[in-house]
Amino acid sequence: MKRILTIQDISCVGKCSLTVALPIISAMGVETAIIPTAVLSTHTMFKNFTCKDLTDEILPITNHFQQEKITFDALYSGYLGSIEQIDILTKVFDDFKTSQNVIVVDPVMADNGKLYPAFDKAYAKKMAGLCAHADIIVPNITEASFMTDMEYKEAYDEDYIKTMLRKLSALGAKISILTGVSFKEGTIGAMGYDRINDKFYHYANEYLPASYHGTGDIFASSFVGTLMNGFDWQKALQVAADYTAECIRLTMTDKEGRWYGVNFEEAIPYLLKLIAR
Ligand code: PXL
Repeated sequence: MKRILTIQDISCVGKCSLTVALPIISAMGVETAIIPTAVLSTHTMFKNFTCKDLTDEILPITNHFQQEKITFDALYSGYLGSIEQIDILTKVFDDFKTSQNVIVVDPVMADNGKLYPAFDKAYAKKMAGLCAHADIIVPNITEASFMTDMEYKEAYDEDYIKTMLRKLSALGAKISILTGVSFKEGTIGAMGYDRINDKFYHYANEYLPASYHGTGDIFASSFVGTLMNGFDWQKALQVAADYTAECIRLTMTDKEGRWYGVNFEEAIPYLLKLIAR
């Protein structure tokens, strides 16, 4: 069985970060080790939340893993709490990188043209540095605009996205994937770029007129799970896009739907069908 390590916060209620990554990747038949970087009562889109920072725990935990000679087929980072945590993750990635494994960074920090409340431009620059240590990065367009110093646009063409992907690749990762990309009204998807083979890949679904929190985490988690099931990055992008769309679809029609996150749980059987051999 493949084993991955995912490093991000636990928001106790909120359906994001570890409470999404752990169930999704485990359900895909992959052992999912975690390092919680902070414990929050809820994610930061709630009005008030508690937060206990766990920065001091990260290196003691990874040192223990090293003593036990525990290795990982993938390392996947998401929402982090501070510049100091990004520095620590750079070291963790270097310590656990092998010629066989894959490092996936989701530079969670912004959406809809704006940084999340906890972050500033210095944080975005630092996150661009962490992306240099990744094999694959999966930002949304807002996050990419902060890391590449490109203007954030809501209306754009294929040239804008391709330029952004080339600039993202210049940060260092082999594969860069932009989420939330739409070239045609009524559609939405993702576009990836393989720097080594100079190849673009675009995949889109029907646009669903709703926007929910945590969809980026759902995309990244199902992407990592699909890679760990032996599929290539294009197939993983496609599965992640289809699963994310299905979660949104279910949430829109769910009379008991909760505003703070999507119904990813009841779409897990659908996800498993997408990766069935
Ligand atoms: O879904 C990303 C995310 C993860 N964790 C926390 C967040 C957010 C987005 O706002 O606040 C704590």
